Amino acid sequence: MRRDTLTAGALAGALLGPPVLAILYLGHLAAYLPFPPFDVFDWMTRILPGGLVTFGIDSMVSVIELLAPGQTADLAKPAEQSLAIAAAFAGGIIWAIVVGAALERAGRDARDRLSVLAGVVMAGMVIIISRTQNEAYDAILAPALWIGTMSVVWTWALGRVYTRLAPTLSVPSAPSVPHAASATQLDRRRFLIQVGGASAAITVVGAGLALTRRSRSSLPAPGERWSAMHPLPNADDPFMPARGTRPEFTPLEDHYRIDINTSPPRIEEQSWRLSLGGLVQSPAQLTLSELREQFTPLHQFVTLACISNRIGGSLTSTTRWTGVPLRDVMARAGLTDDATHIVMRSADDFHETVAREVFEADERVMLTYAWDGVPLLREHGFPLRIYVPDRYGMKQPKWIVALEAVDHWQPGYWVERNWDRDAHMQATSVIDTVATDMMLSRAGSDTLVPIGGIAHAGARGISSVEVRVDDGPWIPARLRTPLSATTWVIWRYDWPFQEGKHTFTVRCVDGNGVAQIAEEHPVRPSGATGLDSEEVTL
Ligand SMILES: Nc1nc2c(c(=O)[nH]1)N[C@H]1C(S)=C(S)[C@@H](COP(=O)(O)O)O[C@H]1N2
Ligand SMILES: [Mo]
Repeated sequence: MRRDTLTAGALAGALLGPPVLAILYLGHLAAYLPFPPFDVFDWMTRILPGGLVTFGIDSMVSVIELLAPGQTADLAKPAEQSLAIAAAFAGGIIWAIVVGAALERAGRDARDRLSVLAGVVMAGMVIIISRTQNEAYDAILAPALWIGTMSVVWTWALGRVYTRLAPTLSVPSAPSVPHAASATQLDRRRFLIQVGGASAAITVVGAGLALTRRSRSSLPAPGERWSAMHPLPNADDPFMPARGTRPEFTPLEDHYRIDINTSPPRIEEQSWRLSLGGLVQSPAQLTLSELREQFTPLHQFVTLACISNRIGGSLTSTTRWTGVPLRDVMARAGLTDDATHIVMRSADDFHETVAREVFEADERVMLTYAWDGVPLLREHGFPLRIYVPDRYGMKQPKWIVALEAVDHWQPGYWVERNWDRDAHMQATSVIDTVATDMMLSRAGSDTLVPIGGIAHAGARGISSVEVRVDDGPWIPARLRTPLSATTWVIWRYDWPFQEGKHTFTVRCVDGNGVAQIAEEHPVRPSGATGLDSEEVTL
């Protein structure tokens, strides 16, 4: 391929990519139409080898931790979305080069026909991929029309722009006048400025409108939430956390989010059914209101954590979950004698199994439809997710659409990708703050600096937390009454202040008397272990 045809193709792709992406993104946020860059990205993450995907996620978390320490929970999704958009932009440039090369072969006359054909081919591929990522979404026609129109218009424009930029095509029969070359060059420059200007204008307007859409929150007003109308169960504990300790109850909008979707599945309550099948006596399709009304609800305070959460990381949160025990729902369907496991299937093709002995022995294993008294947010699994005590999030599907009883264990989505098959939560303790702004002077002599944070060990509870200053002895911290037996515990230690540079380290013991593992292990495959420490100069 000649260098100038390559340049012309790349230039056309780079010019036309941003406005197309901006319009598609606007359609996504304003009209819930699919956004192909996210769908293609998600499709790739599902078909690429698990090791590679895990490496990619890990690298992304490392970069975020490097650039903005402690912000992983907030930045992981935006970073992933930016990556998907950057990949689409790069893909668009490659596509433009391919289209350009095809135009070179076909010649100027076939230009429109060929580029429209290329647009149709591209639309077909993208529609199929997008559909695999949006199966739970009923509408087919509107998304297909949208993607189809956008690809054809885009590729047709690519053809037009390319033929103006490529010297071979723009000057069909080069006149042998000495100044002609520079005249076409001038013409090309003017054209570039025009297209560039139009492209920039559309991009800015489209992206601007999209971003105003995005910030218009669909969150339930704080007043509608359970926590706004009720005191927390431990409200009468006089224990005051050290200033700077994270909130004991995570506001809905701050709950960490991790899943395999660049944009969460959109499920309509009216068409959603929970399908109960497999080894059951009476298969059924339950609606959300049947689940809400025909079973006795259970409320639990839960601390959820991602197995990819690093020591001291932010991928863990606590809220109040409401749902129905899985065993009650399975009793309705009637498990046959040979049923040993339930496979939980999600709208995003995520899946996991839960053993019959686990949920029959423990009513806390719960199909969850509300958080903090309001329906699950779309990002967090609307309309239905599971809670399985003591397990990391990877064992707990969101957006559940089907429960299938089977007679054998099956690996879940992340287990297939070599993560721990049981994913029991590791005991962990974190220093959130060394509260130098809350120094207390004791009647006697020294000043105390409150140090505080959280400790969590799944459903095993926490029996003690200890803090060490530099190489000193381990000193017990005070514990606040937790919200429930499965939530994190807030701890605090009032340290007698000493000037200088100090390292504070924390460790805990779980409710069974088992000490937190001090040896450092990375998050993969069984969750991070090691002790959190903070170095502070006072
Ligand atoms: N359907 C589905 N469920 C899922 C996931 C997913 O990708 N798809 N991710 C799991 C993981 S790895 C975690 S840590 C939790 C996170 O739940 P949250 O986003 O509500 O905090 O969801 C789990 N459930
Ligand atoms: Mo996770």
